[in-house]
Amino acid sequence: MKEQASRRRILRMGAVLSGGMLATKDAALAEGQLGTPLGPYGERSTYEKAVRWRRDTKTPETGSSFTPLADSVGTLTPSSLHYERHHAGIPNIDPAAHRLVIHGMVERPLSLSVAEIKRLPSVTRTLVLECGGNSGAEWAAQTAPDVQRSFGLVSCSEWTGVPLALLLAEAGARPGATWVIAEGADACRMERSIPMAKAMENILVAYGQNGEALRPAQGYPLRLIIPGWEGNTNVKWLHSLKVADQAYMARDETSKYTDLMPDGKARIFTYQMEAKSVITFPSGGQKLPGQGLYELTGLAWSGRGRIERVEITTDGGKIWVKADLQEPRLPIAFTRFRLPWRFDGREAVIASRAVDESGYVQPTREELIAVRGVNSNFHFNGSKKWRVRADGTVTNVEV
Ligand SMILES: Nc1nc2c(c(=O)[nH]1)N[C@H]1C(S)=C(S)[C@@H](COP(=O)(O)O)O[C@H]1N2
Ligand SMILES: [Mo]
Repeated sequence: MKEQASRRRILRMGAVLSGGMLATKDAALAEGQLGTPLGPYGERSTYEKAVRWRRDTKTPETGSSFTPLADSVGTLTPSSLHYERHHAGIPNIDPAAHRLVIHGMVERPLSLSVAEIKRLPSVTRTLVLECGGNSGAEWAAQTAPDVQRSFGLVSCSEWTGVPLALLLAEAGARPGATWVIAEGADACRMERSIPMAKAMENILVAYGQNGEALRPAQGYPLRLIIPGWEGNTNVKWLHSLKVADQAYMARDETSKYTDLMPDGKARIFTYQMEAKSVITFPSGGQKLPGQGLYELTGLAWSGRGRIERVEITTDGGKIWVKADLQEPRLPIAFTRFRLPWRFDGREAVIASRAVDESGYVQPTREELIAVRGVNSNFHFNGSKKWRVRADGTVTNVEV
């Protein structure tokens, strides 16, 4: 019986395919014909349509554009689809004219050209960058219908640059220097205070992304890459590092990027990004064409290190099953998870939860809200539920 049923399915698929071949006769003819000439810089296929989404606003210079996570495969984000978040537009900086100044409480103030930075010993790391405000609307259940708009302020690139510790050693921090104040060269002069201990640990002054120069939107020609810390601290278009003995209480670490607790107190300097995961297929807005075998898949990451385990539920959270993790699991990078799943036509509520190497377990939305309330816009990392309806349509349970 079973065999017959699957044979019928194969026959039906065959019929669909041959029908398709007849309908695309012209396209089939184009195969094997002389193609277009070589180009100097690559483009994807004109048939590929995934793009970053952004809200239409009256101030297009400021805002965010979201990575199309549902269309992503593997573990890297192409630079052209890396999410963007600008507070005052994308400056057009000539690297030949740009300088990075290291000053304040240092023995030897430095003014370095981009070429002088690029000649120094460098490091390459694959790292997630996530906006502290990613999936912030989930707090209030005013979330978007799909994974791109609700979780797309996160991307994973390979970054190349010079360790900040090396530059600080060249400048020679004076005794008592405990903070580094980073400033961008864009119109808002984005400014963030970074504790010296973190500055000496693993921060990069990056000039490379995915094998080439940073994109202008990603901070060309120089930006900070701070592993595991909220996107906002990763100052783009970096032009000044001031060594100091106190934090500066800059605009973007006081008025914003603080977490308002239920008791009305705000937590500030909440730099650390915690473990998070989300199912990208099936996810909101998609439709399963019918019953049968699917690969349930998604992305997990943690600002604290490697992903240890990802579990998936298809019954709204009663039973959790271990997903397969794509190796190598790099610390603070996207880890792709997968689980074969048979959709039997009954409504299913699916979700994932990640556990990182520190033992931290991604909370449910309810657990998170019990501790943090719903006043905050930042650092939402709750487990995300999607509803797969009997007809195969997928929706956000919170919408
Ligand atoms: N100079 C400067 N740096 C900046 C910003 C900015 O507007 N100006 N935005 C910050 C925020 S809020 C985030 S989330 C990340 C976004 O980096 P991306 O656009 O490369 O994804 O950059 C941060 N660095
Ligand atoms: Mo951000």
